[in-house]
Amino acid sequence: MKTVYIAISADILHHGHINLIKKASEYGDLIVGVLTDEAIATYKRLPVLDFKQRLFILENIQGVKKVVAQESLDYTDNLRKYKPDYVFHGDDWKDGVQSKIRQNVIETLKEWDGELIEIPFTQDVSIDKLNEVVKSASSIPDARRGKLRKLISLKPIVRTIEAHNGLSALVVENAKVSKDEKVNRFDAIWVSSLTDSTAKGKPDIELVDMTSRINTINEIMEVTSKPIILDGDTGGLVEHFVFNIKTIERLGISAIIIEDKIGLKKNSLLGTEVEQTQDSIENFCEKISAGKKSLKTDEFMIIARIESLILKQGMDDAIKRAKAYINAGADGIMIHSREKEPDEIFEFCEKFRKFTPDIPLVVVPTSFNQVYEEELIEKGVNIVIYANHLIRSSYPAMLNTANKILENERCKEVDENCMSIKEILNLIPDK
Ligand code: SPV
Ligand code: MG
Repeated sequence: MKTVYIAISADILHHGHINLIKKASEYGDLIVGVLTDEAIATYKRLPVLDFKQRLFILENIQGVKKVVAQESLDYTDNLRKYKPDYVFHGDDWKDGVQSKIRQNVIETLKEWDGELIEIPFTQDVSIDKLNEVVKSASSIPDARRGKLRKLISLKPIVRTIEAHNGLSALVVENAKVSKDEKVNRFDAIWVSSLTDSTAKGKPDIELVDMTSRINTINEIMEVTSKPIILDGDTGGLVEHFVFNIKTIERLGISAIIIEDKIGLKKNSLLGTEVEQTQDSIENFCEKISAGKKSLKTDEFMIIARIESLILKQGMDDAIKRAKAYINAGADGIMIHSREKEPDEIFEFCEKFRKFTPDIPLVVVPTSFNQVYEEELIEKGVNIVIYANHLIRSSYPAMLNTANKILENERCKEVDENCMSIKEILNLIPDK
C-alpha cells in the first residue's frame, strides 16, 4: 500500500480541504500533518481551535488514516520521517511565500522517488471571506483579551508596535512582509502615552485623561483584532487605578503597563535631564496588588515597569524591584533604558532570567535600536515594543508635503509622495 501526505492547519475546515483529502486518499494510506499552534503563529493569526481540537477533528474524517503534528511550515522533517510516496497540495502555492516550501518538498521527495501531486485549487472557497468573519468575531472584548497571553506562550517574541488612531491601527493590523519561509507581521498593538498625547498635540505628562485615551482605544479597536497593551503611565492614585483598571479590562485590553514613578510624570527618554521621582517599592507594590484584586479575569495582565536604569538608580535596585513587583502579583516586568547600547538591558535580562524563568519580560528598544529581535529572544525577552515609530515617521512625511506645497505654490509636486485618491477611497471599506 502506498502512503500519501498532506499538511494543513485546518482551523477553518472547508470543502476545499475535503476535496484534497478525498483525492489524496485514493492514492494510498493518507497521513495528515496538522500544523501546531506554534507553526501557525509564524505566518498567520492565532488559530481559533487549538492543536488538540484540530487533531481530533481530522482523526475523525473519512479517508484519513493517521494524523501527526507538523511543527513548522516546512515539510522536510515529517517527509523524512514518514517517507510518503506522494505529497498532495492545491496548485495555489507556486508563487509567493509558499513557493520555497514547495521547492523543499520537491527536493526532499527526490530522496526516495516520491512525487508531488498538485490538484486544482477549489475555486469557490473564499479564504479571505472566512478569515474576515473569524477576525471580526475575534475582535470583540472577550475574544481579544486573552490573545496576548496565548501569543506569549506560542511565539518566541511578541512583536508590538504603537498605534495612536484608527488609521495607524490599520497599518499595524495589516502590515506584512514575506521573508524566507515566514510571514512577518505585528502581533500586538501598543497604545503609547507619548504617541497618544503627541497625536493630540499634548505633552506626555499624564495630561490626556482616561476618557480621551479610551476614545483612542475605541478607534483602534474598531479596525483591529490584535491584542492591545496599554501604556498606563504611573497608573495614577491607587484609589483611581483600581477603578480604571476594571474599565480597561472590560474593554478587552490584554495588559496595562504601569511605571514606578510618582508626581508629575515626564517621558522616560528625557531621563535625568528633567526632574522625575521614582515611587517607593512599598507604594508601587501596593498599587500592583490593589490592581490585581480588582480584576475579573485571569487573562488581563498588569505589567510593572521599572525606571531604575532610566533614573540612574543602578542594576541592583532594578533587580530588587523586579523581585518585589513579582511578589506583589505583577504578571510581567518591563525594563526600560535610554542608553544607546543594549548592555544594561542585556545584563538585566540575564539576571532576571536567573531568578524567574517564566515571568514575561518586556523591552522597548527605542534608544538601543540596533538590537535584532533574535538577540532579544536569546536574552529571554517575551515582548518587544516599537513604541513611537509610526508617529515619528508620519510627522516628517506630512511636514515634507506641506513644505513642498509652500515651495511650489501648487500641489502637483507632492503627488509622487501621496497615495492616490483611488487608494485612499478604497482603504476604508464602507461596510
Ligand atoms: C511610551 O511610548 O509612551 C512609553 C515608552 O512610555 S517611552 O516613550 O520610551 O517612555
Ligand atoms: Mg509612556
